Amino acid sequence: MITILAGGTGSVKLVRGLYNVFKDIGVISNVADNFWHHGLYICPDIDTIMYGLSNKLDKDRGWGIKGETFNFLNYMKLLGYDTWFNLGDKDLTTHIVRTRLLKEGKRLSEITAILSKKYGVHIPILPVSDNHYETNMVTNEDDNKLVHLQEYWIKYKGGLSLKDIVYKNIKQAKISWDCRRVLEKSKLIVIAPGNPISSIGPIIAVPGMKNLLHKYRNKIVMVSPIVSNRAVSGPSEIYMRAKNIPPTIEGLVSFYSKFSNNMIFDKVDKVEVEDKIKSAYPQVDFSFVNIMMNDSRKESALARHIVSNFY
Ligand code: FO1
Repeated sequence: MITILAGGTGSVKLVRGLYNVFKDIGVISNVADNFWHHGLYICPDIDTIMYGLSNKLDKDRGWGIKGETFNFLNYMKLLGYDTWFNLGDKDLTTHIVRTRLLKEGKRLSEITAILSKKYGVHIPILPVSDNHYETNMVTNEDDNKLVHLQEYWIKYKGGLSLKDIVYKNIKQAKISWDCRRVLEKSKLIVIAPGNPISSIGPIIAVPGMKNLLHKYRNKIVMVSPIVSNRAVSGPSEIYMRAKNIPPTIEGLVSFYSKFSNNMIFDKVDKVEVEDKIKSAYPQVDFSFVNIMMNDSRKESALARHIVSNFY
């Protein structure tokens, strides 16, 4: 079995590729971008994987359901409610069912399994924790006002000046037993090319996870979200800087070096890694392929490289 640590729109491409070429996979999903909105519990990273594997994802946006309509949102606007988070009519069904099941007392893991089955996804999508904790941006506004990640990026369009990023309530979070079990039994663990601070970071930061990943570091392979010292997509560079991690290949290698003894970078970065970085990390095996997944053929090609070299 291959387990993928995933979160955000960058990760789903590799999850899809690995599912196409290998099938026996499991996904451990970030949950720190979850939030309550209009009385509904929204789990964007879980849903992106679920929609991605059931061929429902809007691939152009990277989130939500393809062919979506926004009647609900238009009526919320009419009644004067917040519409900065684009909840589509079809997508809304997932949030309503999830919230209903939560209120009936089910855990997020159970609910995700129920929803996955209904959407025809037959691999485990495991929330890293059943506890709610969330990525919050510490801003320079109003005495270090905390703003949820979704609000920061979507409502304020990343326009508030950023001081730090914290995972609020993470100390109370516990790694789910299903996650522990799949991490132990997997022959290979892949860290997807997601944002190191807002997608993968919150998975690694759950108490106990660092020790587990360190223990499994020989069977962990990290796929870089950075090519030519630029983030492939999204706000990784801004968030890494806010955490005082240089948004470079070197910064990334240093960030993951305790947890991953195998790292995949793009071919264009071979010279830089071999000349400037490799000698400081003798325990890490670096490999170089095309990691830009701009279509499904490239998703499968990267997945095939991973399976044939590391499994
Ligand atoms: N991202 C946006 O940039 N704007 C949106 O309005 C938006 C709505 C949305 C609705 C459902 C969903 O599952 C995801 C949505 N996303 C939206 C993406 C989401 O904010 C991010 O992909 C993740 O939270 C990053 O981890």
